[in-house]
Amino acid sequence: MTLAERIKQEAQRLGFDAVGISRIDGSPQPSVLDDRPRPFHQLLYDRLCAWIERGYHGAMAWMERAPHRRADPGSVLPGCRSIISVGMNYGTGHRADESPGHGRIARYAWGRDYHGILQAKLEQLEALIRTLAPNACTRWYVDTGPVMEKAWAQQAGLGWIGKHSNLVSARYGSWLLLGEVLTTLELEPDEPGTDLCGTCQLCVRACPTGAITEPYVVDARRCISYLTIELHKPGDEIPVELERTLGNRIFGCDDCLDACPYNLAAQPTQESAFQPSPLTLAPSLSTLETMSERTFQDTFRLSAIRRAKYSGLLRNVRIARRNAQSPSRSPSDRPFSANMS
Ligand code: B12
Ligand code: SF4
Ligand code: SF4
Repeated sequence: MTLAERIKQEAQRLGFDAVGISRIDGSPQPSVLDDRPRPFHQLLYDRLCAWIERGYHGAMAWMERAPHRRADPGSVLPGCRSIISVGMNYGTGHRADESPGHGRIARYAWGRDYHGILQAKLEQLEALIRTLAPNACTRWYVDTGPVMEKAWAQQAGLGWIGKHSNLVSARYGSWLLLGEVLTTLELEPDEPGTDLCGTCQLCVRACPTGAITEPYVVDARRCISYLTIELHKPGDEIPVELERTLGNRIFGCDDCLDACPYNLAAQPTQESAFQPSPLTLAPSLSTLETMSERTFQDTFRLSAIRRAKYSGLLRNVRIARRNAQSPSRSPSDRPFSANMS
């Protein structure tokens, strides 16, 4: 068994549903932006800069910082030669209870915070690599560092980048959360994933705010996930003209992911920590609206929902209540039409 095979076997034993390896090399690759082939990390840099120049990152100032570092794993881990990308299936097969009076929480936040779940497994994987190759340097991330995780997961064969810009897996559909270990080891790479979107545009059409401005590109400033989670600093307001598009969504949004036909064959997760609680499956707006900050901290201690902060979640709940009271604020009233170019 090669070192790469041994590492992938261990990743599966630890409970990762998908694992693959990509190599950092400087060979030129065709570009989707123009006809100048260049190394993959250079392509990522150009895409990232184009995205930032359009202002699509909104108030996420950390996305602007050192784009060359975010695009090039070699500047995050000097001497980085390979990336071991991992994915965990969080699809549970449950449906949210959207009867009147309930808000909606994005699926990735139904169970325990995925950062902790993946972190524990990534640390174990890193420990195994250290045993097998004591001289290797490694560094893991799960949404926690300057690494473009979707692109590397696609290069490692975990799936392809769908037109909603997330990684889609033929086996798990839209429901993979990603992490990775960067390493100085030269590991045998897997084949990159092939784009199977074809002429489908379902996710682009499903977006209630037109945030998918063109296939594969999301303007975060219009994305309900950004509005309900990332806009949480004092003074951050959800633009009034976008409020009604939130409908009953109080944390994140799954509309573009839900629309994907590759979910039809997706298998439910084996990980009990991703299972929803009654609160996350059917969050009562009136209960949440009267929740104290102390109760918020206690209730969401182990949940990704903490990221919205108390004031952000309550603001979202108030908007959802107003939307429920006024039919003209229903999400089907789409003020934006997606650009289908
Ligand atoms: C910033 C961020 C956000 C922002 C911006 C989203 C975005 N699309 O960039 C906001 C807050 C909106 C967000 C929302 C969500 N996020 Co988020 N987010 C991130 C984060 C931290 C960075 C992503 C990034 O680098 N964006 C910058 C842009 C430049 O990159 P990009 O999307 O890859 O876009 C480029 C490509 O599409 C490429 N491109 C253009 N044309 C073409 C053509 C082809 C053929 C190809 C291949 C590429 C390509 O160029 C684009 C730039 O123009 C990552 C974690 C990480 N460190 O990677 C998680 C991450 C992407 N998020 C994740 C999740 C789960 C979500 C949500 C589903 C959560 C929810 N349910 O509410 C939504 C999905 C919204 C959506 N449709 O994207 C997961 C995605 C898992 C997966 N299977 O892909 C990640 C990887 C976190 C994780 N560790 O699992 N997120
Ligand atoms: S998460 Fe929602 S708002 Fe954001 S791009 Fe997808 S459908 Fe649009
Ligand atoms: S909904 Fe269609 S276009 Fe969007 S990711 Fe899925 S297959 Fe691709």
